Order: sequence, then C-alpha cells, then structure tokens
Amino acid sequence: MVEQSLVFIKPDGVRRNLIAEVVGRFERRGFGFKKLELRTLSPNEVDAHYQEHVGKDFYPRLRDFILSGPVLLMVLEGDRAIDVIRTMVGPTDALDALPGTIRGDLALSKGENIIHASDSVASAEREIENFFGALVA
Ligand code: IDP
Ligand code: MG
Repeated sequence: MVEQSLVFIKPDGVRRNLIAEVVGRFERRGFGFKKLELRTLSPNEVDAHYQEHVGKDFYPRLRDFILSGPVLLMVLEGDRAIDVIRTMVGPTDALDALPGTIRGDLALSKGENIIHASDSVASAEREIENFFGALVA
C-alpha cells in the first residue's frame, strides 16, 4: 500500500548540518520525494501541527524549539511509508532509540530529537494540509 508521510528535520538537525545525513537515508531506502522545502514555520502552523500536545508541561519549550530556526519539510512516498519511516526514526526519547535509527544514531535528548514523522495515515493527511494547504498528488 503506497502511503505518504509528512516528515521534517527539526531545527537541531538543520543547525547540526545533518540534512544530507537524514535525507540520504530516505533516498537510499527508496522513498520518493514529493516535497522538499527549507523554511521557518509560523506559530500557527506549529500549534496546529502539535495540537495534541498544546497545554502539556513541555509544550512551551517544544514550541520555542521548533520556531528557533528553519526546518526541512518533506512529503515522502512509498510502500507502507508511515510505519517504515517511524521505524527508521526510532522512539521519541533518543536515549531509548537503538543504533541504526535516526534518533539512536544522531540524538541524545527527548525534546531535541532531530526529526518528526507522521504516526498514521490520518495524521499525515492533516499534517500535509497544515503545511502545504492541500494534499499532495
Ligand atoms: P514523536 O515525535 O516521537 O511522535 P510525540 O509524543 O508526538 O513524539 O511528541 C512530539 C514531540 O514533542 C517529540 O518529538 C519531542 O520533540 C517533544 N516531546 C514529547 N514528549 C516530551 C517530553 O516529555 N519532554 C520534552 N519534549 C517532549
Ligand atoms: Mg508524534
């Protein structure tokens, strides 16, 4: 089943010059790039994207972090993209992430953990519409 996932490299990954490292993993795995865009998100985009976390104790820090610099937005397409990419990314807390995963190889933090990836087809559709205004063909 071909799916699309909304993925972005967070500002820590961009600042640490990890764009090629992360993008290269998705290229080599075989995903198609439907979108690839470097830009700083707006506060409204961030609040909509993280709507399930607004109001949690860590949200103000998360919001400031995501707004602290440009992110590299991607829409990736491929077979079972949602689950395959979540497996490549690893668990939220990078200290729990196995070597071989993006977080397990590149991060040491639960907050600054390099990358976002959609967790379901419904989330991917909502996230793609939030950042790009419409679904991507
Ligand atoms: P996910 O990115 O693995 O899907 P979520 O639980 O959806 O993880 O949380 C979204 C983002 O919020 C995380 O990637 C991380 O940057 C941040 N975050 C989540 N939980 C915590 C926490 O307990 N402390 C600090 N930051 C957190
Ligand atoms: Mg999540």
